Amino acid sequence: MSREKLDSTAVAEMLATLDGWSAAKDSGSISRQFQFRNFSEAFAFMTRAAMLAEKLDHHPEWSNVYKTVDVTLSTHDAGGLTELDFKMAALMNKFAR
Ligand code: H2B
Repeated sequence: MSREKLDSTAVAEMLATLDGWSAAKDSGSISRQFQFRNFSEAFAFMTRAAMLAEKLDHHPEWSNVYKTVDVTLSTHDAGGLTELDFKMAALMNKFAR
């Protein structure tokens, strides 16, 4: 999986395939808010995502309040978005279903 920075055109293309996420104005990160039925489901989602993060060596910026999880993804090493962020976003969407 490439850790090369994607330009804004590539970001727009990849975003079009991804439910619920939006890009920052500078195309430097993508964000999504996930809503669950309760805290237990929210935390189960975070646990799965945390294990994925370790496996990919790619870690989300996120916060949790009760049943809401706010996630922002970017690749710090590349100074922007890479394919890895989109892979992670797609898998997070799958975990949240
Ligand atoms: N996570 C994210 N989101 N971006 C990175 O650039 C990054 C990371 N780099 N997790 C990894 C860890 C790097 O620091 C280690 C050394 O591989």
